[in-house]
Amino acid sequence: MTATSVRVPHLPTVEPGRPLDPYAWVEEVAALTEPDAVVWCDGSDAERDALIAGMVRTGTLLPLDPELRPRSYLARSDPDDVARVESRTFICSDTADEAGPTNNWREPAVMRAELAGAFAGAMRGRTMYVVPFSMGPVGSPLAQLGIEITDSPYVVVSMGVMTRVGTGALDLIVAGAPYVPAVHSVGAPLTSSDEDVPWPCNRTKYISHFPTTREIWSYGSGYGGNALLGKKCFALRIASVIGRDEGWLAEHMLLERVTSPQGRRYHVAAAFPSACGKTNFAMLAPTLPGWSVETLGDDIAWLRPGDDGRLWAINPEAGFFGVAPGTGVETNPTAVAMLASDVIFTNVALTDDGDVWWEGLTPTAPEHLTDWTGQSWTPSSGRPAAHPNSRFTVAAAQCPTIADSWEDGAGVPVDAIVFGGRRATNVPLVTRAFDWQHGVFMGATIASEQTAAAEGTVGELRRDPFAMLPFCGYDMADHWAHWLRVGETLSSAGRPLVFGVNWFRKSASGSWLWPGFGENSRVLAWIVGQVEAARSGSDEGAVAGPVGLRPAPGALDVSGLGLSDDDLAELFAVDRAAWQAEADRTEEFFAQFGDRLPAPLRTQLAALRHRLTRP
Ligand code: GTP
Ligand code: SPV
Ligand code: MN
Repeated sequence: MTATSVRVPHLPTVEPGRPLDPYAWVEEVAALTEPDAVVWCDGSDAERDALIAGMVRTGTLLPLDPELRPRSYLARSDPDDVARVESRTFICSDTADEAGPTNNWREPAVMRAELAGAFAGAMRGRTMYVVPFSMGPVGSPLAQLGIEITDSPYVVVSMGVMTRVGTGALDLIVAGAPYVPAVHSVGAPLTSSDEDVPWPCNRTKYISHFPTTREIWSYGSGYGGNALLGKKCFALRIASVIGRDEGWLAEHMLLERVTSPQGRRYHVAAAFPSACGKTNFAMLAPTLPGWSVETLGDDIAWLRPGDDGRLWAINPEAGFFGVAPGTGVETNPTAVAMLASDVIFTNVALTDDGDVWWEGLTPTAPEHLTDWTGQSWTPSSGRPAAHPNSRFTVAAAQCPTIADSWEDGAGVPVDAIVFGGRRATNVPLVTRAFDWQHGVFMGATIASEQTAAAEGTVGELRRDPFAMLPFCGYDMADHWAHWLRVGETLSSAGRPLVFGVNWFRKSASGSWLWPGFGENSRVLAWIVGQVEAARSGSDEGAVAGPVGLRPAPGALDVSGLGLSDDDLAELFAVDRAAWQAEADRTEEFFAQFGDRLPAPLRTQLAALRHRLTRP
């Protein structure tokens, strides 16, 4: 063979802003990845059923007992493919500056060459599925289109639950609407002599994003946000860039409707880091009489300023990919009811009668289980039966508290934005920001104890601004500047109030100070009370403290909780020395952004320090 005849693999060329012919693009990806067959998916029930039947045959899915859990399945992943891999998540913007100091930047040309090598022949022996989808109701002015190419039937079926897959989206794409091209391979080609495994994947992983051409290339993992490319890759990393350019926001937020006993409706969007309570807060069963909460979304919200000066939000997803452990009848009865049938579970434990179990589903574990790795398990085994990041995949329509208007393409007007994290110390149960700029400062300074949702050491405190650290597709400081700008486009009456919450504060003896879950309705009631007060131009029900406004004595309903006065004081305590140290850490954290840090945030930090010195 002469040197000139060696074909150097390359990724298809995509030009920013130029329509990308879907048929030509799919052909190019097939030429690169060399699958045995190419299948265009229509999102039909028949297609899903056939894919599921195939996965049952190959052992990827284990059917659960149809009496106990109809039309539901268990998938066990490779034990090395159980969570998002942030160290292998890349933002390949044109310059390193555009990606910012908190992202892994790779030069686009270099990454394209590396990916071309990985993807060359990656689908040999497998079927390549072409999955056209819409994030948001098909045709909604707030929706965005995509095509995911994947060699994983598990991904196809999961995308069918999590997004709107099918001909509706494809028709718009073929008619010339812009779409995000997204390619996924498990990175495990088969030769004719290979036996496939239930969960193919590759030790080498790439979760790569090209913001300028809006492309996603994901290789080597079949799990969650690594592989269901409509979710974190598109709806957050790429969409945050589209939103920056078009004047809207793509955020890691749940979305819910709260109705007061007086029948008044409010909409709340809340950003908490991964595995810090979004699904639970979105499906909250209020313990306060007369209140109700309806679910609109549990993980991602797209928010856009409307002509009326308000901020309008949709949930771009169509399903929930929720954390199983800790989801129980006591803590989240809504989610438990939602999981009665038609669910794909991943990495939970299997009961001897063919149902599922995980830590926290019931107060005591069954006598015997098969754990998430397929090993025999008893309560004395000394290890969790379900993986801490085990998950359920279920259609949003199955949620008993789903709002009837959840598919309304116009979205809902947001009254309050809530930021939270998992903090054993320092951070009060609830705080209201003094104004929008202070609210942006609150979002920018979220810190939270690391969870199992990503690789890393669980429990370590890390900064997670806007709960977007792993999900912002451009410089984080530019993201804050964008938030400040969006605030300015809203009217003073339409601008949501901003709050900070912390359900996770602990006593000296290490127990939760706040009961959480349904009792969080008490905090919601105070929040919407503040929305009402602000509308009539007052701060009634709140008193100013060094870190923000807190509930005035008696304004937060804690009746019947049996909280001691000491515990209540501890829930709201602001230790000035600890907060000065927190401010020092914020200053260090801000420093890495250099002069991209918006001046108002520097001012907010100085103002916080000043308030902390006052009696
Ligand atoms: P992602 O899907 O990773 O984005 O997570 P999420 O933010 O939706 O978190 P989720 O609601 O699934 O909660 C994660 C864990 O936190 C579960 O084990 C819950 O039981 C626990 N949790 C949620 N809300 C509360 C609360 O109010 N108090 C306490 N103590 N734990 C909570
Ligand atoms: C998260 O980690 O925030 C999740 C799960 O919601 S994943 O889809 O894997 O990102
Ligand atoms: Mn999430």
